[in-house]
Amino acid sequence: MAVDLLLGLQWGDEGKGKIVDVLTSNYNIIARFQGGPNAGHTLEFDGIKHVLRTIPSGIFHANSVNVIGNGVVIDPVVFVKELEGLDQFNIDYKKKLIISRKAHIILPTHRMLDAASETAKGKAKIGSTLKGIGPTYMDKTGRNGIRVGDLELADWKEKYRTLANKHEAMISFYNVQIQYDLEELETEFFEAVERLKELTFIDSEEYLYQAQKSGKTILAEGAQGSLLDIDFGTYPFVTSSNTTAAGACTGLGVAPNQIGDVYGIFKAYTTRVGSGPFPTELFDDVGAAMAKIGREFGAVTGRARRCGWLDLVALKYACQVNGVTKLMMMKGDVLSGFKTLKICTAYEYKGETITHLPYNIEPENIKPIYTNFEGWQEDLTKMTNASQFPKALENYISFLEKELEIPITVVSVGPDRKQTIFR
Ligand code: 2SA
Ligand code: MG
Repeated sequence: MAVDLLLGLQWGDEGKGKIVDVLTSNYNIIARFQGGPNAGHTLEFDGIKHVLRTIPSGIFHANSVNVIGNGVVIDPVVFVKELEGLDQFNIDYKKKLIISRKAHIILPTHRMLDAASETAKGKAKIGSTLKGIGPTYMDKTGRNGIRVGDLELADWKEKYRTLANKHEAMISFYNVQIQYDLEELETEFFEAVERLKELTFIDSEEYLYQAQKSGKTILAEGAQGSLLDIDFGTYPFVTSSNTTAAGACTGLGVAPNQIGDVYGIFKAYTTRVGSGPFPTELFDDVGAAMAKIGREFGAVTGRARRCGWLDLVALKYACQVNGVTKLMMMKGDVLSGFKTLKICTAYEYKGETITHLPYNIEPENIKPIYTNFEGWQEDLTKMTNASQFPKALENYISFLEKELEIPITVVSVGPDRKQTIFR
């Protein structure tokens, strides 16, 4: 069986958590392949709202196994808190949640390094979630990291000490004021590691290979979004992993020719949290209305998300890089009541009209060119079938399908599991 992928096509927060949760009944295994506790995947069902960070979004389904792949970075402290949050749901996470030995561990000093780096950058800061993501991936690629499998070795604490000491020296090198009590943080960290060790550690690439061979269905769940990809995103305002389709291969050990459907999720408009260029960003009442109606606040940090019109140029790029086969449009309900909607269909770039994403999309180089669409006034949130969709919404969807040459197979009309319409 092929491995299907589910990815965000914008700057994150497209609604991946909700869709994985909806799709889980079709899959035996849900696997995360990159990122870490910087992710905030929000799920809503039975009147409960739950935010997941490192744990895959299939955890609430009785029959799914959830894998944290080698490409993920895990903070034991955050992870244990996440487990505690699950206690109320009576989930047998020892059985339902397995972790790759090759996944890397976020140390308390990685978080402090993140803070020091961002503080030193001042106004040029990335807008990191400060979860230690960047420094942990730096240690991974620098070949200094501590992996989950190391925690099973007798001497891992010596390796830890050497690395933490180095981090402390690096933090002082930044020459900024970062308040922390390392002893306290370490006590909490070592306790959390012991809890983490109660879970099942595996060689996940082998597990997934055998699962595939025996006919099990697997869905790889992306975190953040394609425009935050370390290679293809708006560098340096990106996260430190490959959020695009290829990241699922390296982050799980799945061969490229084993990838099946690539589900691409996008919002009917655009949001971004953190710094960096955003060509269609709105600074007016319209943007403020999107933020308010769409409840656009970071699921992890609570930060207000910047809002703007749908950027088709960037969306096309993301579809291309990922090889998207099916699209899912989220939050169309939020746009109900807007008289006119705009879609950015080209950029004015250094005096020319272009329809691809150039190297530099800083605001001084780029001006979005818009096509106007009639808005829909109807409330979509109670709709259960695509035949109920207003004409204006159908037009908006058909235009995107035609431009992107990919079908939009799901339209979400609200945060609840049930508010999902298949076309
Ligand atoms: P980091 O934390 O170092 O990886 O941040 C680098 C950039 O990546 C962005 N980023 C995100 N953007 C959207 N959503 C994310 N997850 C949370 C959520 C964010 C939150 O789901 O709401 O709660 O604020 C996420 N994680 C990282 C980040 O803003 C930086 O621009
Ligand atoms: Mg999110």
